[in-house]
Amino acid sequence: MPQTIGTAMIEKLHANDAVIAVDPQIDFCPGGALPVPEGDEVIPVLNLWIDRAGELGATVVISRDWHPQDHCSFESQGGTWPVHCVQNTRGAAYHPELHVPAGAIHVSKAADPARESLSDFTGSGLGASLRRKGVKRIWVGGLALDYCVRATVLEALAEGFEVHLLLPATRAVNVNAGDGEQAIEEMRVAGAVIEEDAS
Ligand code: VGL
Ligand code: ZN
Repeated sequence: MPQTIGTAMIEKLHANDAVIAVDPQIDFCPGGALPVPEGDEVIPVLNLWIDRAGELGATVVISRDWHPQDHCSFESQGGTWPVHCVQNTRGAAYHPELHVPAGAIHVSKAADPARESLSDFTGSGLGASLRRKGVKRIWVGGLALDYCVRATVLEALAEGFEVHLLLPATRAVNVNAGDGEQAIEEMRVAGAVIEEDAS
């Protein structure tokens, strides 16, 4: 019997697709202000997809949580999170090993002190930008699975995109045990394709 060689998932990436790296920032990685367990492990997987997108001329989107010092989501302001991703601080920077292509679309979120904003699509014009480029299908990874990735995937689906979640390229905060699993199920039910193998 000839050996069957599986087609790598990344070979499905098409020139008309977009790869979206949600908030791959220092503060969401171990040692950061709001560390996601194993958060840094998403970076090499995201790089694989970003590099492949570069080869194909596909769209790359990179977003960042971009808070003012007095953002409403901070405990100091009555919110639930430690101070994190404050504009122009080191913790708000992209992970130093992330590949950031020259042509990437950058989305900065939650800069309004009075409003929380988790989805890359809310008020950013990202949906319109992607449609203008002819993008219909997106491949999403990043941090955190149970917050900004979840919100981004659900809004992308609501906007009519075909959405693939790259599981090896995301990690959950899991403030409550099972949050990550619950988020995955929610995204699956909403129509996202959950990709267990992202290489
Ligand atoms: C995020 C919590 C607070 C995220 C942002 O990027 O998932 N999570 N702010
Ligand atoms: Zn935040």
